[in-house]
Amino acid sequence: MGLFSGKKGMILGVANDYSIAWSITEKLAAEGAELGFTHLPGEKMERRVRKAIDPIGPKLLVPCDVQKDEDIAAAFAKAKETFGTLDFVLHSIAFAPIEDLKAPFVRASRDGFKLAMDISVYSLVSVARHAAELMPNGGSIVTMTYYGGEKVVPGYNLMGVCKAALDASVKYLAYDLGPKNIRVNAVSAGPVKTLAASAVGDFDKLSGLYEAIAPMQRNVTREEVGSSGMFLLSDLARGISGEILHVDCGYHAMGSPGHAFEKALEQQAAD
Ligand code: 0WD
Repeated sequence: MGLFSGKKGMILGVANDYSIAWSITEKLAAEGAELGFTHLPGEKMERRVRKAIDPIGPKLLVPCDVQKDEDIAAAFAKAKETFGTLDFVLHSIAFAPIEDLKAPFVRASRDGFKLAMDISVYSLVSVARHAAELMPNGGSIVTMTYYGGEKVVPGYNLMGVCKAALDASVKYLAYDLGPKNIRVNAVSAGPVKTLAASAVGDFDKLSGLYEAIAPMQRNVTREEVGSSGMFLLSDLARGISGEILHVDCGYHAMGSPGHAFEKALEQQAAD
């Protein structure tokens, strides 16, 4: 018996087998979950996602552009047909136009801001609303966030502001859906090399920052992020809601460069 035996869930945001959604999927599948997936509309996207998820025998794969409420409604209607009810939903989606993502936040365009907020934040609200209708016995909804929404992480720019709004959305959704025994949480992951991460900037530099500053003196692994996502979706986390769970080797706890600063001082003394 796995932790997820008899449990059914939808996963939004597998782009390929580097995606964080895939790392969480692997853990859910190993614990016996029955899973449905969405893909961005288009044959190429469908093929890409199908290739990633094929090994775990998905029960459902449906197109869904989260900018369209009708796509979200259709995806959850299919989920209802396939599963009847749902126990959990993973939302692992973000997007900002590359020119707005790369620019200093002060130069973010109005259209880029609206689009990034729509796909990266409002989508969670709409997904949660539709998912809740299929969760008569309660459930768990998890999204993916990043520390750049709490403090300034240079280079994260517009996406940092989106993540701040996403974090607040998690808390308000947790409040609204709590009476139905539906929990809403976020995993705040350290940097993981994925398609989306390559758009944000120099991955090795960001990962190096974690090795230098995080209490554990390393960056997180995709496997660790997968386990934590699975945990929040599971009954093990049944008392947790409105939480932003940092899975970042302790980086978020630091108020100074810590070990990196001590090393710099030692180096200075040795010179
Ligand atoms: O270091 C990282 N990779 C971190 C990622 C650290 C902390 C948080 N995150 C977050 C991201 O901000 C995002 O919310 O994790 C989530 C998943 O990101 P990922 O796994 O890093 O990236 P990726 O594999 O690219 O998945 C994001 C997916 C899209 O992929 P592509 O590459 O095709 O844009 O979001 C989906 C799409 O599958 N997506 C959409 N889905 C439906 N409708 C849409 C849309 N309009 N736009 C993007």
